[in-house]
Amino acid sequence: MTLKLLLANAPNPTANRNASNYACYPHIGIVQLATATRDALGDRVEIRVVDGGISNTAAVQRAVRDFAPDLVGISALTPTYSEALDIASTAKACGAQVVLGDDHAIFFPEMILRNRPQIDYVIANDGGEIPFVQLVRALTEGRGVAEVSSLAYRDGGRIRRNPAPKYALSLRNTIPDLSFIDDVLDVYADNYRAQFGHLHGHEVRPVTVNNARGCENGHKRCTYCSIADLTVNTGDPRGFWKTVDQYHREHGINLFFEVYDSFTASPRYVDALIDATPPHLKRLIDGGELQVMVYARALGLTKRNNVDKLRRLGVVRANIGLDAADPEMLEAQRKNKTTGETNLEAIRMLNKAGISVHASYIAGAPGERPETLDRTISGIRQMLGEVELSSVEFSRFIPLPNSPAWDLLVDYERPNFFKSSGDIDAYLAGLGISFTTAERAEMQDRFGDRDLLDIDELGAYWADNFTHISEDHALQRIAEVDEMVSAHNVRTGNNVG
Ligand code: B12
Ligand code: SF4
Repeated sequence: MTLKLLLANAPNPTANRNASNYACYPHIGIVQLATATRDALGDRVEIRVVDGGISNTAAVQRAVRDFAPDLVGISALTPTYSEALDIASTAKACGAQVVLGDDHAIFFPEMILRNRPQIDYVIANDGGEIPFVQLVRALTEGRGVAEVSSLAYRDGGRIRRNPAPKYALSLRNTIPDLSFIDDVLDVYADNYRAQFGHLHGHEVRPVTVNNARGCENGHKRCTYCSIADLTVNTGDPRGFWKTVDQYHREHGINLFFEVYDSFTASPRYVDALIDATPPHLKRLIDGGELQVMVYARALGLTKRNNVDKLRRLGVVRANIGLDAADPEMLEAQRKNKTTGETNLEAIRMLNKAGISVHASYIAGAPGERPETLDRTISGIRQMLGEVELSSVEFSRFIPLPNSPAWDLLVDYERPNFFKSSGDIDAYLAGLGISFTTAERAEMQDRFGDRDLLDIDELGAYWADNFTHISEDHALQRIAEVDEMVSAHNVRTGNNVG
């Protein structure tokens, strides 16, 4: 029997679509899952890949009805989970089984299965390809799922969860086959060019690639960082170049967004990438025909000659979370020794190397006051006057699961990133914030033990209770900054992640 499989990326609810970079690159995770499944099971599976990011939930639901799949795999983040549930309901109504993956699914596997009858399975591992292939194989062979890695599933009246080992990218990291999404590569390219085409001297065709994960600040992590796993996990450097070569030759891709959480996390990997650069690709990089874009930490960029190394690797754009220009807020964001001066120095160095910078800032870190926000806005003004930025994204703070902020809000009794409740109390007291037992109970009631979270409600509650500014004040200041940034001919955008 051939199993019909549809893999979908759930989109943002429409109101949140103003994030810059949104819909400019394919969701490469589901393309990787499709490729690994086809490689393992050949013609025993027929596969479709649909990215709601470039359409909407209704379009994904239509694709589900048209294809009538046996299994639907959906990628869900906290802000996109409501849409993932709607897609899952449609899939269920069409008789398909449904499996959920990606960050939000990783954080709440049991709760999702308890609350959502339209979901049959959750894969709770940020290395999804091995577990996913095991699941599809078990379903095609009509076997049970008790051996499927990282799987949460119902078994009679109980919910079971299989062990979730960490998978090293150096042992296996399938190159996602872009032919699964050949028909829409132009859509991403058009979206990218509309926002950022002016930064490149030629027609750009962008794609995301991922050969390394993790961050050097992972042991501490920034207050808002909700990434599932931040331990450094690097792939074979030759795999990176093989992907670049293949995508360039077969699909004309010339801009590679390596979504490594922080490119400066492993100096050894950066050096190995430089050493492994094939001469014919080096020539294309030097001629400006192949370009790379990365995330990096400002502090990391100021060290080890990293900016020069990025340049040699073809990096032309860097995304940096500058977060604030006020020392108290940088501390509150747990930026780990990063100061306003470090941020400015990193950008100067990037400018000098001809690398353009996408800078993101956040209004409403724990303890934010009108004065601290003023200082951050002055810092942005100074940046705009002194250095070149390709885009500035100023967003309100949203506490997301699996972040230190989530400890402050929900996981107070059993924190993951603070040592104890006492540690949280001391941290908040230092910011002039305290809660009564009744207030803590109300917070639990509102946000604890919930798989479906309202992002706007989270944002408003956070501003009212964990900062000394109102949400309206934050939004008004963000709008002012957007105007100031646009007046400098620099792109803006407001993210929630
Ligand atoms: C690149 C990136 C983007 C890019 C590209 C997005 C895209 N469509 O590809 C941009 C900048 C546009 C973006 C946008 C958004 N992002 Co983003 N993004 C990332 C980043 C840095 C890397 C993701 C990536 O491509 N990884 C590489 C691929 C290969 O891995 P992967 O996607 O994780 O997939 C693997 C597994 O997760 C799993 N898996 C994934 N999907 C599925 C599905 C099934 C069925 C199964 C079984 C397994 C599975 O298997 C895959 C292979 O191993 C992550 C941080 C991180 N390290 O995860 C944040 C991150 C995922 N983003 C985040 C957020 C919030 C968003 C937005 C909602 C922000 C916004 N308000 O607009 C949007 C939503 C976009 C969307 N749904 O398409 C959060 C999610 C947090 C959470 N609690 O859910 C993260 C973790 C960053 C953070 N803030 O901490 N993002
Ligand atoms: S937000 Fe970025 S710099 Fe901070 S811990 Fe997460 S990946 Fe690292």
